[in-house]
Order: sequence, then structure tokens, then C-alpha cells
Amino acid sequence: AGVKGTNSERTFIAIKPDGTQRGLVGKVITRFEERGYKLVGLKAIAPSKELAELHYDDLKARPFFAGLVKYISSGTPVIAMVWEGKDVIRQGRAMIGATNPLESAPGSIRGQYCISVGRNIIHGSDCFEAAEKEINLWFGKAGELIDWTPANVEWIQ
Ligand code: 3AN
Repeated sequence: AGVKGTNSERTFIAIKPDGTQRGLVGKVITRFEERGYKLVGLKAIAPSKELAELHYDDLKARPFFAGLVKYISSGTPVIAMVWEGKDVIRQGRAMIGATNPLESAPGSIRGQYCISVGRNIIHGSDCFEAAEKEINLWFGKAGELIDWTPANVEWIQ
């Protein structure tokens, strides 16, 4: 997940099947770009059941787990991304908003686009360890992430 606490910190962000179906991919990407973050990995993937189960491994005891895995591995593309920049893990979570739409602030992504906890359009790593695990899980193959320097970086970081 890059280097924690530096400008090269990285997080895993995914637009879930409902976000893709609702045509919210561009809006989500725009928010991260405009905030000042750098896109270092991006792919559309229809996750297998196994990948969905590994991704939500820590929720396997929860009653909604089977339904969650079915929804993530439904065949509709998940837009998997890695974003890089200062405090991107915590800022990403703040931009996404609370899990429960009743608690997600109106200006956040979920606060603007979601009304249901089970269909909350986007995922973001919740800590450095989760980011490491998730980036490795979704972008584990060599060459899938690209290091590059945006022209305007000194204005942002
Ligand atoms: P977050 O996505 O904000 O990190 P988690 O990790 O607690 O939240 O939950 C992961 C995903 O599981 C949520 N994004 C949502 O899709 C689903 N989920 C969480 N709580 C519920 C619930 N009570 N009922 C149905 N689905 C849920």
C-alpha cells in the first residue's frame, strides 16, 4: 500500500456492481482526481466467488456475507482501482462516507448516491493493513500498478 504516512501511500478503491450499473464510475473517478490523488491502477473485473470471499474475509461470520458475496460476484463489472497520495487511506474513507447511508454525510459519495447499506456502490480500504491485503489481492500480478509523476504534483502535495 505504498509507504504509510507519505505522499506515496496507496489505497484500494472499488466501484461495486450497483455503482457500475448506475453509471457512477466517472463521477467517482472525478472526485478522486479532483481531490488531488493519482490513479496508479485500474481495471474492470467480474470477480469470482472466491475473490469476493477473500476480499470480504473479515465479514464471513456476518449474516449478510452470502448475499454480499453473491452481489459482488454477480457478473457485473467491479471497477478496481489503486489511488495514491497523502493520507489517501483516511481521506478515501472520508470521501466515501459512512457504511450506513443514514449516517453518511450528504457531501460524501455514499451520502450523495446511496440509500441502502447493502447497495452502497463503493469500497475503500479502512486501514493500511487492509490496503496492503486488498491491493495485493486485486492487483497482485507484476506490472499492474504504474509509478508516474503528474505534472502538477507540487501544487497538491
Ligand atoms: P465498509 O464498506 O464501509 O468498509 P463494512 O466493511 O462493514 O463497511 O461492510 C462491507 C460491505 O458489506 C458494505 N459496503 C456493504 O455492502 C455490506 N454490508 C455491511 N453491513 C451490511 C448490512 N447490515 N446489511 C447488508 N450488507 C451490509
